[in-house]
Amino acid sequence: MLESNFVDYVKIYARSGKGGRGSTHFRREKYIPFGGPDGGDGGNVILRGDRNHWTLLHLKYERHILAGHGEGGSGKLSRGKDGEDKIIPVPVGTVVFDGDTGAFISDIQYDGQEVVLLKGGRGGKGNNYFKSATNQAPKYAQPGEPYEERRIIIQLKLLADVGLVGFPNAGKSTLLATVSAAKPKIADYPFTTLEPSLGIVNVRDSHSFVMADIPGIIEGASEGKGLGLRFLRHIERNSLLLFVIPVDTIDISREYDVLLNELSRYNPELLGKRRLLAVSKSDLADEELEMEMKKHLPPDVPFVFISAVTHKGIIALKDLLWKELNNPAYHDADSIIRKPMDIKPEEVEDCFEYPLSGEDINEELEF
Ligand SMILES: Nc1nc2c(ncn2[C@@H]2O[C@H](COP(=O)(O)OP(=O)(O)OP(=O)(O)O)[C@@H](O)[C@H]2O)c(=O)[nH]1
Ligand SMILES: [Mg+2]
Repeated sequence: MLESNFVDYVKIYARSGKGGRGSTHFRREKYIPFGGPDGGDGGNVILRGDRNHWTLLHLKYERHILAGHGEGGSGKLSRGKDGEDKIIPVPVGTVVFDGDTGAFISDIQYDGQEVVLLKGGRGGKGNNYFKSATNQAPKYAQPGEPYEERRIIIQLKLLADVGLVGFPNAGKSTLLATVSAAKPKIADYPFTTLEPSLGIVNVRDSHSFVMADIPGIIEGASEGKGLGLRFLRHIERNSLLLFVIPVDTIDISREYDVLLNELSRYNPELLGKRRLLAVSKSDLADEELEMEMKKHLPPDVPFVFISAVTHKGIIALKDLLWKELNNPAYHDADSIIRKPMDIKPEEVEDCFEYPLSGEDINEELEF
């Protein structure tokens, strides 16, 4: 995936700005104390949903995100300048986790949504603030509040309604290309699709939904075989999973079980989603064979025989998907999306290269 532009996972060190120190100042004229004013506030680090971004590519090489520090107050009641906020634009569908503990932090679900990830320190009060009837010239001022720092992991979990699940070569991308304007790569060998893609599916010119095509899954994917299971994060939000299994598969029920098993190893909660089955490439079977096969399909899952070549079953499939999407009895995806990440300690060390603290970075970057 090194060459790919589809970046759905980045790790970053983020730090807000510290508050500027309040100052202690006196006017030089006799008996006229003139209080020094407040320090400026430190900048916040803010995540903002941005529909112009589709992936996290723009953050791939940004390892440190630092907001500005507040400036100290100075004489003549001049308040220090606030530190600049640092805004991180992210695609809609971005989920943020704590890089050390894996705890869920936030989920960006719409364009323009803002989440303050780290708050800047408040500027300290200058001595003017502490002036009282009995003390007209206090000699003390507050320091600014410190910055906050955090390692974070930013993940993209695509927003789609229907996710395609199947072995490599099953015809998933062909189906997406048939029902939408998307142009995923299609070829007669396994693992043609190396990154997820989305398409908008129109239903009878009046409705539409979003379908996600992800790379194929094989038996043992949960142990890292093939492309592994990491792309399953892109079907976590889907309310419906469409399993795609070709008609010329020797044992469709077994293949279905293998897929279910891999999904459940990734996250058993995925099995709470509604499932449908598309038996693909049905142009390769005649009516008689199809009748026979129907007896051996997995029980309890609605199915449609489809063909991208003859377009058989395509309208029926779209209608069925639309109907099922509008079935209110859906599993709530939030608990899957917001599940804490499993963080392996070596992974954290790896990605941040060296233990960081805000002060080190200040020096390093000549702040
Ligand atoms: N006869 C026939 N062939 C099909 C049909 N749909 C797909 N194919 C062929 O099956 C092969 C695999 O199709 P893809 O759409 O690339 O399969 P995929 O599931 O996306 O595969 P991966 O990306 O590798 O996981 C291609 O050669 C397609 O032309 C169909 O309805 N009928
Ligand atoms: Mg494909």
